[in-house]
Amino acid sequence: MTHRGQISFVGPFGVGKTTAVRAVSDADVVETEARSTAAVLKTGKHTKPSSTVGLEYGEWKSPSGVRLAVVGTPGQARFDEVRRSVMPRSTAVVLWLFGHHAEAVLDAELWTQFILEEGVPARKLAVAVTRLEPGASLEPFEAAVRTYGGDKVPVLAADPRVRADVEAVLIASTRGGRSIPVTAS
Ligand SMILES: Nc1nc2c(ncn2[C@@H]2O[C@H](COP(=O)(O)OP(=O)(O)OP(=O)(O)O)[C@@H](O)[C@H]2O)c(=O)[nH]1
Ligand SMILES: [Mg+2]
Repeated sequence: MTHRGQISFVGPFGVGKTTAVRAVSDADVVETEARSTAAVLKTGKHTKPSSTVGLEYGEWKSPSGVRLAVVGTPGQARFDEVRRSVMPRSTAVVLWLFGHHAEAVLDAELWTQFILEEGVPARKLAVAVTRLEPGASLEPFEAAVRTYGGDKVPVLAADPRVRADVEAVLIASTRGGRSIPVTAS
């Protein structure tokens, strides 16, 4: 299958990147999950039975009919190199973030800084905030993203388990499809 580009999902451990790849993928997802030790170390119990250790690949057909690979990356800190290798090859990058915990906004700043410093242009980035409390504002997240130069970066609330939410994020990340290459690669 030839894809016209790929959209990669990055963000903290356990936020829902793999869940989002599965929710949106039209084809079987090729997975590289392994039993999680990070969850045990962090909390003393398993919060999540497995964690991504390599990449996982799904496939999504955009509303204009173009097939794109959707690539989930590992969230654990020790996989920085995997993220670095994937981002420059991406048509778009989606940063998935937790919306509800104490360090949520700091996380938004640190991850945005990491992605933009790696050379991903702001025009290729979108931010998806999960688990927002009812009535909670996206403004602190938008402000955090702006701080690091991403003033045109779309910031959306999204549940990675809900296909329509993930599709909205993908569409925003490709600027309504405008950044999808027009020739097959
Ligand atoms: N309640 C609730 N659960 C969610 C939400 N979003 C994701 N989850 C759950 O959180 C878990 C996320 O797990 P994964 O999809 O494996 O996370 P990941 O980002 O791929 O994790 P790593 O690859 O280990 O970095 C899944 O069990 C989801 O069902 C949400 O908005 N609300
Ligand atoms: Mg994963």
